[in-house]
Amino acid sequence: MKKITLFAASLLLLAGITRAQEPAPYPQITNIGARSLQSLDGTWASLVDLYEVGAYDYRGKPKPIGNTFFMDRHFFADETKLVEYDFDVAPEIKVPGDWNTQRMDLYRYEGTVWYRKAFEQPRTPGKRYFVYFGAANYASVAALNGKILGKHVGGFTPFNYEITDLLREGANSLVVKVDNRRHLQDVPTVDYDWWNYGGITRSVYVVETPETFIRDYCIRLKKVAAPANAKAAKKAAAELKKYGSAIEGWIQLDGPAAAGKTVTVAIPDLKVSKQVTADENGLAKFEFRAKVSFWSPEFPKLYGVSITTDQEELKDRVGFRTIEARGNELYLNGKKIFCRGVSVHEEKPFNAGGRANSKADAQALLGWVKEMNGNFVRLAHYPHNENMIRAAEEMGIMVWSEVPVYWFIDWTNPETYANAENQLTENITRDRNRANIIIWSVANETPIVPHRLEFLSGLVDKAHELDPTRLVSAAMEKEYINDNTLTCNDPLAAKVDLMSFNEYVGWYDGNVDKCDRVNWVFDIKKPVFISEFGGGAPAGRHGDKYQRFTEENQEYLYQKSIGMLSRLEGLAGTTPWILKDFRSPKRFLTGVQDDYNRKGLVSENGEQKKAFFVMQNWYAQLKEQYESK
Ligand code: GCB
Repeated sequence: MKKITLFAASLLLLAGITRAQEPAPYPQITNIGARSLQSLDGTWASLVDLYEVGAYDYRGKPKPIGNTFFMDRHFFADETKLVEYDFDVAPEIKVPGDWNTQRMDLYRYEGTVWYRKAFEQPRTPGKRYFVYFGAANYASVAALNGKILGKHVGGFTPFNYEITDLLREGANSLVVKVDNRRHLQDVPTVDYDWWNYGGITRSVYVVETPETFIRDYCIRLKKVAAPANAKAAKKAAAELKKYGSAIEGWIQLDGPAAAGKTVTVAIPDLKVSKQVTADENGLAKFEFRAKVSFWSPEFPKLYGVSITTDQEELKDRVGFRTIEARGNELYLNGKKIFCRGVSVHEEKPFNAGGRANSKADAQALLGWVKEMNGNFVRLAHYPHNENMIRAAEEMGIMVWSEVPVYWFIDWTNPETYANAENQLTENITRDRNRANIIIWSVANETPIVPHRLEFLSGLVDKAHELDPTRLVSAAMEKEYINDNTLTCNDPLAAKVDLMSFNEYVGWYDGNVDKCDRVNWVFDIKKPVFISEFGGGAPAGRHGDKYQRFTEENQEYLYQKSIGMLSRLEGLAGTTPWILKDFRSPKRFLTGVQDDYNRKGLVSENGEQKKAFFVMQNWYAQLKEQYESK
């Protein structure tokens, strides 16, 4: 994979002209909620630009910046000038939010929408300022006061630009061109089973920091190798008892005074306060021992952490836990677990969806997971908003976090690889301090074709390199050995930490009774994780248990699936597809689907279907079985 990455880097250098116009974002500022912020959420002005008039001329060439919408000119300020747009009188649009469910004329729109926010930001000497976007789908170019800040690609991860030298006294104009068109070489590519919600879908902030500030940090339980023999094990146990667990981490300072600066990491509850000095790159590493209570679904303990320099104090709440795969079993904090999960899309819980973003949305979605006796969510098929991860962490719900390498991808395109790796990196960077994330997933249902293994192996290696403390996996696919025997025979299985795959016996594969006939065998001994199974039914549509798209059929399918899965050796978790009905343009059946994938256990308006209670019962049994041990 190295080769491809190097090649990608040289391509980017060669493409210097476009890069110079549209720089990459500034390195990500993490733990955004704890910063000094001005929210730019609320009403923005919007221009729907189907033909790219705001950026290209009538020969298809990029306009000089002075002629683009980035300049935020005003026709009504001087009507002697020809200016054919004016954000001041343009329709309003809400941020955060997708445009599709805000304006029915944009329901199926794929193209460019220009966003403009006018704001004031008092400047304090000696401070730096950044504009931070939680996410914009899919590609966005931002400009402040007519100067391009940069371009970001990928619809589900945060990015930020420094604006210190561009801020004005009085009104500032922030213009963002957001384009959600799909392309073959993108991540995801042109075909996927969810709605292509466009827009600035997550919160936007102006962040104020000291001149030299804490940009990023990592704090976690140190991964310790298993003791080599009984004597070493005894010694390790004695040390653990006496001094507690080893905790390690680092702090990345950013700014002119970063090198040599003193940083203090304190966890008052543990009576820990550790001073460290940053190296010449502003990186301060630390390690200490402390007697911690581990984070787990039953006891989601989080410790208040403060990181301080002479210029700032940054606070977080952090949990500590271990996660390991041993043979075909999964262990959290040394205890065997079963992931009682469900897959979830990032859609609002009630009132027919649209992109979710708020803490209340997260709590409602995760509330159903708890009600189902769940302890796990697979956040499909892309990084969800930070509220979702943090709410899950507080509620004791473990997380599978994924990047949208979905179905087919342009496997040989180095820019596609660089894009996928960048989305993975941005995701891990944002969430590496969240104890509840136990699995990074690099792909979903990708076909076994040439070059795909090289591409995905590169991502698996990258995830392990960025984070050696978590498991890395992908949702793979099943395969038949004979009529009644199934396996997962994906070469990627040797590379990832779990034998995880999507199953669908009884829905896409035969009718429900087939679940009684089939058995599963695996060559490789890894924890088996059923990342999807299930079938569809609109809430309130009733009929015979063999009649498709009825609640009875869905219920029966869940009952039979559970019977089948319970016979499966090494089963360590399931995330049925899916918690809630979600919008997809691939679902055409009028009167039944109506633009919704109906495999939800809950409808798009929050009604629980019969199958919900089948899962609830099974998970109650598994909970009893595992938690009473
Ligand atoms: C799958 C995909 C998921 C789809 C689901 C379905 O295998 O991973 O994104 O929505 O099937 O409902 O067909």
